[in-house]
Amino acid sequence: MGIINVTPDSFSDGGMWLGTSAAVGHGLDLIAQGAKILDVGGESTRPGAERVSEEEEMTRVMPVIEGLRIPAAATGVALSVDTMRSSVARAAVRAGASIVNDVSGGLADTGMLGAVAELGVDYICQHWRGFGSEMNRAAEYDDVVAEVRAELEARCRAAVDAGIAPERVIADPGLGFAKNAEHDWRILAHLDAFTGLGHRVLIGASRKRFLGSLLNGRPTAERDAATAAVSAWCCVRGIWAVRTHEVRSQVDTITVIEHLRGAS
Ligand code: PMM
Repeated sequence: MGIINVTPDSFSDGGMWLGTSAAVGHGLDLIAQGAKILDVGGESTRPGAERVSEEEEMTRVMPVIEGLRIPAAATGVALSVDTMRSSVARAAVRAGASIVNDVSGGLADTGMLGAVAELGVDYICQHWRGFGSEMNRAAEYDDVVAEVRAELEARCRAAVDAGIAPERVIADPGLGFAKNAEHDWRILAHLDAFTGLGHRVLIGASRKRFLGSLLNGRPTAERDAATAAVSAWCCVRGIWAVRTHEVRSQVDTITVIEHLRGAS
């Protein structure tokens, strides 16, 4: 899953794809590099981020989804919308998105789960404990793997109870969301706890802080090799998809691991 952040303030690529034509062009580039899904988002979720208005989010996201609909369909690439708002999810699905990626797991908008059930599309249900402005304070756990698993399981169950088909729910432990570096590493070391939930699992590790801290403060744009190592690990551990900023070397990494798996 290649990331298109149509935002001025995302932690790694904020401001790079803010204009519609730059964002659509980036999407075409990610398709050429082998992305199977494009995830379009108009609101930064980084720690400390302020919320954007619904109108601003629509203005950022919709022209990009509309611009990518035909080239994505022609290449068999799915479009995903990264939003916590049911209104944006509805508009994006009407314009061609087939996945709703909700980092709040239905907690930010009480209308979200019902809307996705009605739309009949895939739903990425992420573990979440609060908005960007409060999430660092919520990073308190006795046993991070057990607690994140239990909270995520409850949100996946809420999605199914709201009418989303279980096979349409994709679980995501939400690396960096109300989690410090040590929490992220523990989750990655115990991915079986999440694949054991019985849903497809997606991991978003791309260029995140925990990689920078391991590599002595390496700047965000220079964390793609580290991200590829996590992608390889995820592939070995049965993760369905990885969400990444850079796509070419991630696809190479996954291709090699899948080949090795077939060869053994
Ligand atoms: N991470 C970010 C944004 N959206 N969605 C899912 N499902 N999982 C993630 O880990 C995730 C996400 C933050 O990264 P970005 O600002 O670089 O997009």
